[in-house]
Amino acid sequence: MKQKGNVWQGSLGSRFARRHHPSFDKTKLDGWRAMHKERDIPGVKWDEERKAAIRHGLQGADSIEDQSISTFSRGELPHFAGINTFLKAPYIEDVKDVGSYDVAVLGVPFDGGTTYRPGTRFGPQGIRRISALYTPYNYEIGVDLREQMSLCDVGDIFTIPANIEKTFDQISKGVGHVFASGALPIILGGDHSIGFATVRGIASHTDKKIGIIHFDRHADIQEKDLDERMHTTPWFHATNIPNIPAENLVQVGIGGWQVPREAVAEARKRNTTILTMSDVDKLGLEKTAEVALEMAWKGVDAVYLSFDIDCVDAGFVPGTGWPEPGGFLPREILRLLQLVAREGICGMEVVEVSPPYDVSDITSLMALRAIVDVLGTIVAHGKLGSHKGIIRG
Ligand SMILES: [Mn+2]
Repeated sequence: MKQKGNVWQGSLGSRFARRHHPSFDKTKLDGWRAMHKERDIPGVKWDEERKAAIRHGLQGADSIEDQSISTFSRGELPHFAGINTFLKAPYIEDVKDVGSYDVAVLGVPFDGGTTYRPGTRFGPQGIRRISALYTPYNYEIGVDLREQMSLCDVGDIFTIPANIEKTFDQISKGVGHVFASGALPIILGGDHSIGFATVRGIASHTDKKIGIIHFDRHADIQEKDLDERMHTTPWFHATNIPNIPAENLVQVGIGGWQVPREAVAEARKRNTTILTMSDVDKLGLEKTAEVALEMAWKGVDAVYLSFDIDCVDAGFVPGTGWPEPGGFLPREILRLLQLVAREGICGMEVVEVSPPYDVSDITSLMALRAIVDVLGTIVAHGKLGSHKGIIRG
């Protein structure tokens, strides 16, 4: 490009006239606000972690100038080192201790409900592995998860590969245990069949009603598939639970060529709310979130978030069981997740991540991002622990 006055002449002949904005107020930028908000976040836990690293991992070698660096990696750094729990959170060996944390991540490595591409039994491993990439701080949301909440990784449910009903019982017992402890359960799937068992686990420890916000390309509400309960069937069985009303099931992003007619008939019969991608386009993200929240929260006391990674356009999430083009762009879904998480949740699952089909961990990264964005939003909006009021005493 070459400049003529203040008009830039591009190589293809395009003209870009740069206008001046002398009165532009940069203090109105989100970037400016975020830059200054960081000042208010404490660094106490970070200091504690570095001191513990020296205590447990030995002071670094004599040539290391930074006195906070240990010989053995303990804690967040370096990101490529260490035993890989979710976000390097403490691994809780005795699950009876889980209630001393605000949030507990647990894996459900199960793909026995898969009807096409398998591999989601490796989903928890994939998400944990790429989670090593992240710091606990988000600039735009303005939160540091390490400072502003306590997080643990309680490991995986002992699933039974050849038996979906026994696996469901294990999941419900495990998720119920975490929920009843007071820790917010964040579930790493697994295929979507687990959605019935996760919701049942929570529902069995509350007398209150729960709505569900469900992001997916698929409706997942038929009774059976291939003669069994599969990853296409969780909401049929979940909404049979008395305190899980089907009218409070809001399904966002549904569409394409993989929505079985049986599921559509069931959604119609049970009066769920379905917002397609074209509904989202017409309403816009803000209004879509408002509508979803209104329908999900109507007459209930808590909302569960079920996030199927395949709601994102297939081009961004190759590592999934039933990829479908035409879904959300990453930026759209992250915005939507943040908008709906502002009112708090009683649990979240991220399902259908299949690392064997993934490329460069991109699908696992998207799943991770969905989780940390939701957690960051919950913290930023003062909703951490908001689910505790519905736990049966
Ligand atoms: Mn799906």
